[in-house]
Amino acid sequence: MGLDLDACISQLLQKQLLAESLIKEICEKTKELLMRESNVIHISAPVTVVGDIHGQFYDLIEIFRIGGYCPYTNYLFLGDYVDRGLFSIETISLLTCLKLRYPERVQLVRGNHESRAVTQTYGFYTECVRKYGNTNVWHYFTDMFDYLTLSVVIDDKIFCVHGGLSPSIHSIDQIKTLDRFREIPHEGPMADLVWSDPDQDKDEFAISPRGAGYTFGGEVVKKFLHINGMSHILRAHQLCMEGYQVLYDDRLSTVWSAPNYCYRCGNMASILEVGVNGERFFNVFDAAPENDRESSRPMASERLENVLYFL
Ligand SMILES: [Mn+2]
Repeated sequence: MGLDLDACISQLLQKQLLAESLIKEICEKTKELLMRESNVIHISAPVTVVGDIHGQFYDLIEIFRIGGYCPYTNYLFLGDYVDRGLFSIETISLLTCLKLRYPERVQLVRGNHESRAVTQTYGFYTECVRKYGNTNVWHYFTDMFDYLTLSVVIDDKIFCVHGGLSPSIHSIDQIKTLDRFREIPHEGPMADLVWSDPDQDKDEFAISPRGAGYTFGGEVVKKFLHINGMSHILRAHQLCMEGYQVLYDDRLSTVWSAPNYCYRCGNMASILEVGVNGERFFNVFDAAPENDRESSRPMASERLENVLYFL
């Protein structure tokens, strides 16, 4: 029997978990698919770009309601699918099925949470044990995470990554030569791409308060865009109360797609629609009403400080 991805997708859209054996098969097939993809995937607009989701499954469904369903809308997801929210498994299961079903229309970039180390601390590992009774599903997904791409370029003009730039990467071609098929290292260019943040108060690279990656300023962005002949950097990774943020004279933007983050931050979220002429439109939305019906456990306040650092 072949794998019936449409059946899997419709089961997941009803928020029903897939069997462990199915997850295993889906992750194996997805690894084979991702293995053939470059560290830098070139795509064309129109595409709708989605930032951090963090297991907020009801809000992911809201994104499809607002932005359109696959494959009628092309999607680029910028990482941090798991941890923090209550439904990391449902979220990553659905996104993986969609990638496998529509490989040219769905792109999944790796975030700093798509890692064994981080998911053992921030919820995904625990959720797998709680919902499946063992760690198998966590192993299948985290093994698959090692194959996710690191970046996407839209129409040779917009560079997309989860976190940001790296002091050891000057040109896009350097990204293409990285060996990405591994756990995210603690330091080096691959870590920087998933961990770094812009800092409006600086011009150059500086030590990041996150303890991984760097902060980078407007001069770094200008230089990177110039060297690579591009006009914009698009990234996720940082909570934006309005759902998005545009910096450095419109050279960089952050898209954040988890409304009312951790069911308590009170923030808006957005998805970014990139049109065929490069025009960008942030479609802003609030938390889906279904979140309230679920017994969403608020986080203990002593953990919130960590939350704000490890977005
Ligand atoms: Mn992140």
